[in-house]
Amino acid sequence: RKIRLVEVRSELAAGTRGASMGIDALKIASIKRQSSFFMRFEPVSVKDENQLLFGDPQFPYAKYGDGVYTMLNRVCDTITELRKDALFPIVLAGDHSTAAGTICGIKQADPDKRLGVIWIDAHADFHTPYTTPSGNMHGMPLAMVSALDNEACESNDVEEETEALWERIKQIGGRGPKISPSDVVFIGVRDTEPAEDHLMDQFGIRNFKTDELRSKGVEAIAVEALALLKDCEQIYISFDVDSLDTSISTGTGTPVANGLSKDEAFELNRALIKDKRVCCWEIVEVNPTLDTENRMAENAFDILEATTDSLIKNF
Ligand code: DIR
Ligand code: MN
Ligand code: MN
Ligand code: MN
Repeated sequence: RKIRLVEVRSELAAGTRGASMGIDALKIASIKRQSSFFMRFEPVSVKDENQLLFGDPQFPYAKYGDGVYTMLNRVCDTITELRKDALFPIVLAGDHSTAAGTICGIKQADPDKRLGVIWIDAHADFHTPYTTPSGNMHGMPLAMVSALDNEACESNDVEEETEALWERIKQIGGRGPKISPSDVVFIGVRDTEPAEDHLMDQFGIRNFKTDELRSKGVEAIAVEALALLKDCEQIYISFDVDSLDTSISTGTGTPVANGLSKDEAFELNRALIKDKRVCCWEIVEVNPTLDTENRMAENAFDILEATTDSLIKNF
């Protein structure tokens, strides 16, 4: 297996500005660490649509929705090509919405393989335009790829144009759902809204919180998480840096207390990526404009490098 770095500098779907600079902050961090990481891998860059941020957010319950749709398609196409060439994408992205494009691409390249997801995040990212509290689409990627409507807990008065946009998003990378919500495993999720809690109950989605991780140990949690996905032939891991505790997640848009320590995240990702079914790993939401001394990116870079090393060792 060969690795390709994929750079997605989009921040359209975050509520705070600056996440598109996360990739460059990771590169700056690698220089400080005197690491050859960014010399070792050939990057593929996905063109962004961040110029749209100078204009109107368009839809209140799907902000910059047309731009997000464009980004998802570009990411999907890029990942589809890489996966068809049996390459392992390590995706460095800004806001988390584009992870939906990543998943669509993985699925489009191997439509017959059941795809499981390990989502390491403070948030469940299972909102739709019907339930979103913010309209920020980085809270929606898992609902996009599950082709959810959330009609049961519909609350927002969604405009027709947003409804049509949501329908188009669900078709990216092929018709219908790319994953089943029951094939999602959460780690570190601790800031959800009622609509997301309802979904997690409905689909029996397992969430390993910080306390459980600490009492059972990271290795045990990794084994358990992978075992929950025993029927999946491929696994995608998404690492939102706000899964980390606020003591280190200084440079991310939506920090939440009681998160993972750096060591825990380090060991967790290293352990998970050893599973041969893992076909893609992604890190998102580093925002250096909110940081001092680029601390978030330095911590995130250490995790990125260690995870990649673990992947290579186990190829
Ligand atoms: C919240 C926050 N659930 C929302 N979501 C975040 O606005 O949808 N996701 N920050 O990463
Ligand atoms: Mn997220
Ligand atoms: Mn998050
Ligand atoms: Mn919240």
